Amino acid sequence: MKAIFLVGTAGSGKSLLASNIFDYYTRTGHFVGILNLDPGVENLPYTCDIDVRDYVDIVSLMKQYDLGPNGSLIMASDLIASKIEDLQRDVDDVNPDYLIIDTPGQIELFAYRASGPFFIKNLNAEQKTSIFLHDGSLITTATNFISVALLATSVRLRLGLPQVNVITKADLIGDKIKEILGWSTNMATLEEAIAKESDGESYTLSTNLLRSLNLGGFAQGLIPVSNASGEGLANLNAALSRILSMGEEIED
Ligand SMILES: Nc1nc2c(ncn2[C@@H]2O[C@H](COP(=O)(O)OP(=O)(O)OP(=O)(O)O)[C@@H](O)[C@H]2O)c(=O)[nH]1
Ligand SMILES: [Mg+2]
Repeated sequence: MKAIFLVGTAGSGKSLLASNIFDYYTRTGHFVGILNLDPGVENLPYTCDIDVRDYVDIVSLMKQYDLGPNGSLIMASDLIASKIEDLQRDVDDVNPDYLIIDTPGQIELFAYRASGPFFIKNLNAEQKTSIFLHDGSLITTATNFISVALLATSVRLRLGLPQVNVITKADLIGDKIKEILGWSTNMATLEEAIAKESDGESYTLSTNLLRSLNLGGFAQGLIPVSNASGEGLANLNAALSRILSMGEEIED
């Protein structure tokens, strides 16, 4: 089984992309399962095979411990780690070729508290990778692009997984996508764009961050995707195959 974790800022399109990848792989003859790891979600655009909400109930936590919405979400995400055996058993029962894992909307709860990395480390799968969703509607300025790239890099550091970077909502930002792809492949173009938008401390901070990010190979192979039209899914599949089949070659 190969596990694909979807991570990204709140509302970036993780759940919808999970559903699209499910359809794409199913159409191409693979057996796919989806694990919902978001204890707080109410509606999902797919039918999940494995659901953390079967084991962690936000409403009961709120009542039992007299917590507000944020407190109960923090507690719920910490509890995910303690439910790994139940979730692993459910995964083993389904036993898909590909397991898509839809992570909580609050990325900081999943990536920066202990339970997310613990879950990733302990889930039993022959290959694991992550997809980081750069919300297309958030990265239309150079400064925001760098801020989200910094978050993606920081999450990569925390999760310790190979990372495929996608831009979602490509259908909403028109020609801006070309400019963003230009920024991601040419440092000088991005520095020029930063210089136009900012000066003083903001310019110095952005360009210094950019140089460090560049050393880590940030935003390489950024793939534009539209969850609305399906654009980019074939490219995403190719990038995933490159990462996920590499292990097979090593194992054979
Ligand atoms: N036009 C367009 N809308 C999108 C795209 N991806 C997601 N959306 C919309 O963005 C909103 C959030 O999408 P979700 O798939 O729920 O995003 P999410 O990252 O799972 O959200 P949380 O789990 O709440 O953090 C929904 O209204 C989607 O219809 C896209 O590629 N194009
Ligand atoms: Mg979601």
